[in-house]
This record gives sequence, C-alpha cells and structure tokens, in this order.
Amino acid sequence: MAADGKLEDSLVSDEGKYGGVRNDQRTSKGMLLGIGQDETVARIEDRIATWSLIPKDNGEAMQILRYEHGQKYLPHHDFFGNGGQDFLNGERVATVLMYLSDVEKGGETVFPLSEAMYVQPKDDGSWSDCAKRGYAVKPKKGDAILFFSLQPDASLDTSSLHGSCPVISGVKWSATKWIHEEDDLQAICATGVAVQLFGEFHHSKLWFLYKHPKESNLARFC
Ligand SMILES: O=C(O)CCC(=O)C(=O)O
Repeated sequence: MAADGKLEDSLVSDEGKYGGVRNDQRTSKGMLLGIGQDETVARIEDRIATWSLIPKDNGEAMQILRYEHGQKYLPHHDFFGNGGQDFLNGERVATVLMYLSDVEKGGETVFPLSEAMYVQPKDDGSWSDCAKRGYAVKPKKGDAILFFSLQPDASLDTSSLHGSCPVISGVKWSATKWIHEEDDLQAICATGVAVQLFGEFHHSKLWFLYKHPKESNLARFC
C-alpha cells in the first residue's frame, strides 16, 4: 500500500485532549488523511454522512491503520467520557470502521459487551479465540461497520466497548472515522422542529432524528 512509508505508532487518547500517547493497549501503526484531501476521501466522507445521518463536518480526519502479526487494539470506548470539552465538537457519537483488506486469521473487530454474541455462531474454526469473547466482525475488504457510542439521550453507551483482535495470519488494513456531536446540538434539538422516528437498530433501541431545516437530506440525534 502507498501508505506504508508514512505510518507511525498509533496513539490512544489522553483524557480527552487532542493528540494522544503510545500505549501497549494499541499496537498498530497508522496515519491520518486530511479532511476532504482529495476526491476519493471526500466521496467516502459524503457516503459516511449519508449512512450515519450525521453531517460530515462532525467527522475527525480519517485514520488509516495497519495491524501486522500480533498487533491489536484492546477493548476500549471511543467516547471520552468527559463530554469531550477539551476537544472539537463535543463527545464522540459514532464510529465507522472500513476494512481495506481481508485478513487470513484474527484481526476481527470484537464487541465484548454486545448481547448479539450469544446468537452468533462461531464453531466453524475460522474465528480467533479473542473473537469468541464477544460479537465479532471479520475484516473483509470493502466492508464497513457503523456503531454508536452515545445513547439517544446523549448518555454514554458503555456497551459500545470494542477492540481489534490480534492478527494471527496476514495483515489487516483498515480506516477509522470518528464522528462527533456538535457543540450546539442541544440548542438545535431544543427547537423541536420535525422530529421523526427513524427506525430500530443498535440494541433494538429507537432512535429519533431531527431534520435540520437547512440540510434537507441530513438528520441529527436529539
Ligand atoms: O480496527 C479495528 O477493528 C478497531 C479499531 C478501533 O477500535 C478504533 O479505531 O477505535
């Protein structure tokens, strides 16, 4: 991959401050892409905004990650837990993980607190032991997952705990997009215009979306 020479040790966040520190919890290497840096990145950001129903301005710069043999990201939350006040645009609402490669064995994204793990069959020999400890997603080039770190009432959703299992064979390439609430979200929601029922997903909870008057094709959580 073209990114190979530009990768640096991945960092973990330091109590909600921008930047981060090296930590054995996360041993991948990675690099940041600029927001809208070229047509491809801009197109992906547009698609993420359409899929998540959260405006693309709420997104952090996309991170490209490479996990080699044994490299991992231990289970963690993407929210900061302090409202993200030291950070741009409030707390992290949602995460999109995009898989840029297949992985021969291991490297699954695992959600250890997801109740869905109890109904996910994993007895075909293709899953790592780590993946068996939660609901897991096998990296498949071109696939992406979207999950939420906050509840509809903006409280922290601790069941969003997730991590990347160690790669056992092959190399995992992925891209992460972290998406924030806006700092003016409460004010926008307080106007209460046109709240609509969106549907049922993520732990079967109902999510209400607010249609922004100036962005007819986008919606926000209230
Ligand atoms: O690469 C993965 O499967 C997980 C990445 C992750 O947890 C993150 O970037 O927050």
